Amino acid sequence: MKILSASYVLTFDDNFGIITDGAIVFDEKIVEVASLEYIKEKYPNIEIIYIEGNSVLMPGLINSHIHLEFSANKTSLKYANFYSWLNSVIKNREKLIENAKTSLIKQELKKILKTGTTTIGAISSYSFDLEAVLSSPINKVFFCEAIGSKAEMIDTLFADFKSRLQQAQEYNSKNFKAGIAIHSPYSVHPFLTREVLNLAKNENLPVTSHFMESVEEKEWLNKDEGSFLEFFSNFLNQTKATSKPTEFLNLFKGVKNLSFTHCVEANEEELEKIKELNASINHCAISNRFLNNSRLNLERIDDINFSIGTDGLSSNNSLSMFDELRACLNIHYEKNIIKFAKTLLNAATNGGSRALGLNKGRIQKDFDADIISFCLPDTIEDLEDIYMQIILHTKYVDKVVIGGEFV
Ligand code: MCF
Ligand code: FE
Repeated sequence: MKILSASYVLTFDDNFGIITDGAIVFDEKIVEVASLEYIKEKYPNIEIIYIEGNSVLMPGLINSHIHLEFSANKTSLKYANFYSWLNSVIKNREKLIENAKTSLIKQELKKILKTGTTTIGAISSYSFDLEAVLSSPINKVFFCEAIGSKAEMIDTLFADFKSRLQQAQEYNSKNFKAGIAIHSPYSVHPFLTREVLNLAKNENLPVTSHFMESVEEKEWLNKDEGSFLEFFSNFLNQTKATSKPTEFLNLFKGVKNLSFTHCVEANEEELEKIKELNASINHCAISNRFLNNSRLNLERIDDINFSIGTDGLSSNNSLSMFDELRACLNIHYEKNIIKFAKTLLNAATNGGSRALGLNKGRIQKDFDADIISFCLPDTIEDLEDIYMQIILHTKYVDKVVIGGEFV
């Protein structure tokens, strides 16, 4: 067992307990959290690692939605409008994927750890990121992506998907869990979605899908109109969407650990359905701003669990969760920013854990020991302010513990 002690221990338990001069006892799991004084007396034979100076211990951050295979993008893709972005992806995809070498993805994963993320939900289109992801100590749900809307291609696509999933499943371990990503309602044929989701239901795999990211998507799915019509008729000889949004959502009935990414254009009925499915929403604020100039209305989802994702470098300039959280503070005009900062950090810990179906995101007995530590530049007068001050001032963390080990 190990013990870490800091000026502030943020538990993210049901009461958002904060222990000043606190300590965490842990092995693979959290064993006990209490005041340093109490822990010292109870565990006299275990060395305590003290972190000096306005130090904070809290659960590692969970980036619930990321595309590592797009990590080579810096300036190639077109922002501001989803249709332009999509066309620029089609044009540059091959070059970008080719340039996202294992070594580059490994580098990005190091930065991700250094910026306080201990768990990722990684969407993998081709499994080209598998080697890099496996070599990192970070926890990962590795979502193998199904994509393809042409009926005549379903058998081939399903066979390819199954082989990628099987390969990923061979690596299931304490820090690796294979899951399933349906790309979106517009890009995956419902028959393919159904087959793939049958696997998820039978094997109890976590599932995620992009949903209602853009007005273009919404127009196409509901009315077979808009710029997607041009796109689909040019590239795929298709003039009608293959499923309506609610039909698409209905396919997910029976999936246990389910999340939908974006949902900025989802209407009341669709949000109600998402709630009924007991699904979470992965919120990627920077990506929404860059690609669509849109913002998820958080008031409309206050009874749905939400988590925070950076999306990939295909729609963000950073994979740091602290950068994303700072952007969230600026993008959302919540009245009480101090309270909102707490909500955001909760989404980045508890919210992500629930979205991915994990036992993480809290410094609480029996939860996985994924812990980060860092120092604030000065003391905190009012403890309620700590969440906002953390978001504002933290760029890198000092210590990272994953599954009880320092990494
Ligand atoms: O989340 C963003 C924007 N929405 C959709 N897809 C992606 C995003 N970043 C990368 N992608 C990938 C997706 O996984 O783009 C590929 C898919 O494989 C091409 S289809 C837009
Ligand atoms: Fe995405």
